[in-house]
Amino acid sequence: MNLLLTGFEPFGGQAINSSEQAARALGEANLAGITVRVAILPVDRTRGPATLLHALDAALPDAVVCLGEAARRTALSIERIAINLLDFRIPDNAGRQCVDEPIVPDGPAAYFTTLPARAMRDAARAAGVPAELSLSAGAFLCNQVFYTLMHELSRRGANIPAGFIHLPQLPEQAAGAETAPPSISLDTTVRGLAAAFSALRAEHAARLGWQG
Ligand code: PCA
Repeated sequence: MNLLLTGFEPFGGQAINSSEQAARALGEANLAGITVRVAILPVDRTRGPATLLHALDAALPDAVVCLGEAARRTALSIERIAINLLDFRIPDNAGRQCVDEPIVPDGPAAYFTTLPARAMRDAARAAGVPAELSLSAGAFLCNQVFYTLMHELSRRGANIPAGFIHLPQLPEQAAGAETAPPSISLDTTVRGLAAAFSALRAEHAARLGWQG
């Protein structure tokens, strides 16, 4: 299975982004039966989605997982819904702040993930890594990229599993904060995602008729 895996550059005054670190580590890991192609997206309302679309064209993947950091999450959060809304809590890295704008004017209100979210969550938990299903990816760049991904795949009629996973911060980020947010180490994050991707591959293979 060819997996396109994206992470985000740092934002909000942070020196690193847990999603970039995790995406790069998984790009170098040996995952049985999975070839990972990594792209790092700018936290920029124009260049972020554009970089994703470019990576999609370059990879023509069998599956897509976009990763992002969410500072207060306590577990790997598999997002279920992307909504057609830009409502930024802070400006993007180019200094632009969107309030109550659609991502795609006249686009559908929302898209569901096409990842086997529950199986992926269960696989991460079975590997000893906290994981949960989440109902909102927010209204910042992560949700924008998630919505753009699902809209583009739907527009092209590409019936592949695709979706978004939010990650807590890394301990080294939490250590820099006066009031520490929850954190999960890079090793543990990578172990949980690797288990989730293995469940994704099994589901994908079964869909193609490759029953064990
Ligand atoms: N998290 C932000 C954008 C980039 C990132 O890693 C978000 O949750 O929207």
